[in-house]
Amino acid sequence: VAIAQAKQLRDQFQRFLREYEFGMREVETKISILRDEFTHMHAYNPIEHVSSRLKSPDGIVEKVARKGIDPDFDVIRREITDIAGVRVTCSFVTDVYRLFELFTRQDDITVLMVKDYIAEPKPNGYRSLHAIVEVPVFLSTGAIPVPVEVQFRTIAMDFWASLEHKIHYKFDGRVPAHLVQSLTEAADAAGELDLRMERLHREALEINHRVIEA
Ligand code: 0O2
Repeated sequence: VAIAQAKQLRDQFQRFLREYEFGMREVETKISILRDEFTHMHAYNPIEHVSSRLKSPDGIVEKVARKGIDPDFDVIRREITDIAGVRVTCSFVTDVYRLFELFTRQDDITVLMVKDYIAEPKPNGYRSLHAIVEVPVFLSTGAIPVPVEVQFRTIAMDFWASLEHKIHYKFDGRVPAHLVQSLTEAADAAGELDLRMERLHREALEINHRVIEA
């Protein structure tokens, strides 16, 4: 009986994770369509790269324990909204907001929560625009809404976040104060770089337009 129950639980867990994988794929397709259409319409690709990940079973268990919630599928579904994650890395900050708008205003997307860490960076300097959305997934048994966390950021923000993540991991979360300070300064420098690159880009576009008009 115990083995049959364990197998049933395993099957349930696999089905549970599959729903998130499908949700993630729906979001990836939407982003990919936006990228292709935008490139054709405006002769410009605002997306540098897109990556996706499903939270590992260990990651889910760790978060269940950290949040002190019941290890029940319905509770996890409600409380842990970043099991499926898609990260959209854009060239410039304006592209980040443009993509966010184009994606979140789609009729079948329900926005559950927005966290704008660009307007208000985290104390350590982390910047990104997060949207937790629900996307419908059509299964043989009917449609289900699946939550997906979509992070929009620039290449500079992504560069910083990936280094910070590695350092955080290396020190098991206990990063020495002087490194934390340096990282925060580096995040501000990345923010500055984003502004400069965007100005440069706009200037190049204006010069280009003047040449075409002349
Ligand atoms: P991974 O490896 O990307 O999956 P919580 O999820 O409860 O810890 P909260 O407030 O619900 O926190 O979520 P938040 O802070 O809006 O976003 C969490 C995700 O954003 C993280 O996922 C990271 O991807 C990213 N993130 C947030 N803060 C930082 C930061 O200071 N540094 C870096 N590098 N990334 C950050 P995970 O699950 O922690 O990690």
